[in-house]
Amino acid sequence: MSFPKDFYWGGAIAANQAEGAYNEAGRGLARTDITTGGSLHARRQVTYEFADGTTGKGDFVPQGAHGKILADEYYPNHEGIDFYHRYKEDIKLFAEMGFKMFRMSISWSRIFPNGDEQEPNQAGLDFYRSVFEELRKYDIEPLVTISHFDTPLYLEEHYGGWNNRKLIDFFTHFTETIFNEYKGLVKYWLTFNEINNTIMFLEFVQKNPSDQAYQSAYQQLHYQYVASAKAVKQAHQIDPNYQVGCMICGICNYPLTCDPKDILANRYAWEQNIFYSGDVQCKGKYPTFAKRLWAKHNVNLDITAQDLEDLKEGTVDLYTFSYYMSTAITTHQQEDKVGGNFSTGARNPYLKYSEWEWADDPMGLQYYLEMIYDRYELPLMVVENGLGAVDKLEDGKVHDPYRIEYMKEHIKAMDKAIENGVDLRGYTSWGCIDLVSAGTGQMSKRYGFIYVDKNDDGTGSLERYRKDSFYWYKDVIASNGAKLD
Ligand code: P53
Repeated sequence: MSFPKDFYWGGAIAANQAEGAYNEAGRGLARTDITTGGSLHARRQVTYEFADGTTGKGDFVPQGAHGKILADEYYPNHEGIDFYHRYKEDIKLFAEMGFKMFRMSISWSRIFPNGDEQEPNQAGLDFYRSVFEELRKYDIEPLVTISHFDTPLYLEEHYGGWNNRKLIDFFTHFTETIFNEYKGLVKYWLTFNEINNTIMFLEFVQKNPSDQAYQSAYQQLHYQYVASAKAVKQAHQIDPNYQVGCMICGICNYPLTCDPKDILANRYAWEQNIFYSGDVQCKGKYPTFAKRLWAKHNVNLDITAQDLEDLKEGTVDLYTFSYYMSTAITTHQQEDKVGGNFSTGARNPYLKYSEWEWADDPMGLQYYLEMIYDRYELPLMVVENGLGAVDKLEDGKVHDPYRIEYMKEHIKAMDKAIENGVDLRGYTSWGCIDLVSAGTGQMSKRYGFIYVDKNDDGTGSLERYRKDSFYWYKDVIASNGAKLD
């Protein structure tokens, strides 16, 4: 196999999906804390209250209401998998598998409960310090996502979230705080998880979005790009050893037919969904096709000369991405659509689909790696990949050959890409320990090598169990990717 000697094998989680302890040690709320559980076809809902005390739930918090935790609702992220209290036990299990890297995120509202404070919450800082120290004990390199789907709710409700330019300053105050605090403990940082989702999933989240919705999506992205660039610059000033990456949701797009209309639509999908965010963060400027994307929806952005300067000065050191599936693009009337949670497009007849309708396509990973490396010539890391599947715990064991099969093929795809010249540095598979699904809020959509005894309704002992894939991955790491069978 072609994996370099110091390849970072590991796994990944996010604070909001794993930690739980949502209201402990001074933590403020995030949107995930007012979000209920869902399923493949039932969307997660947010709960809210109007000034007159009427409560409700829906896809969005309506105008005039604010997010509210309701007594008769269940919120899966409140407890997560209790990583907050069990991280020592969990990290020990990661070490047993031989992890070289562990990707996690910092909950912004643990450090700044509302997001606009000057002084950080010491208890929050202490928690992550203990986690990093625990990882270092086992020589596991932390890879830290700074913002993973958990902007403080207060910032969303009082400032309009990322629609407001002020968020840039709140974010850079947050990053400055953690870059100083964890100097020497952390080396690798990622600014925004799947930053491109805001535009890529706009049409999934809102049916037929208005021009106003596009305007807001592109404006939010712009402020995030600037915030990210400023953070990169700041990181390098604070510690020249810091390496900062972008994080893109890497869905590989294919044209469904060879109709030139489909070929063009496919290229435009790559541009809007994947390249737009990558280009700004890696090249430090908007791509030439940005004008076309904006014009299509009459978008007029607030972009200052200083912003453009910041973007130029804050290009990332590495390109990281998640990879789960590919999608097929067509302009033709399409009966056979994929109807999963956050999986869209036409059904690709050459691929198998998961229980959640995500296309299993290892070659798409090779395609993505080779294409992106050629475009940016930056070191790459696959920081999420895996199969969400229903597992059965029997006599303390979980037999998950489907997961092993999925990952084996994706590892082979990475191997091929490296052989073909791609500078790939690491692989942190998603949900290395079962956790709450971001898309559906389910526990039953499991990704882990470690089974967590918890059910969709919140019942369960929270006990951890090693799945068959646990022992398999241990061998993969020990053999540096050579022993896959
Ligand atoms: P879940 C949609 C499509 C691809 C990746 O997703 C996505 C999403 C959002 O649901 O998110 C990433 O849990 C994300 C993780 C998330 C993981 O993929 O819906 O970075 O937080 O858990 C898997 O199965």
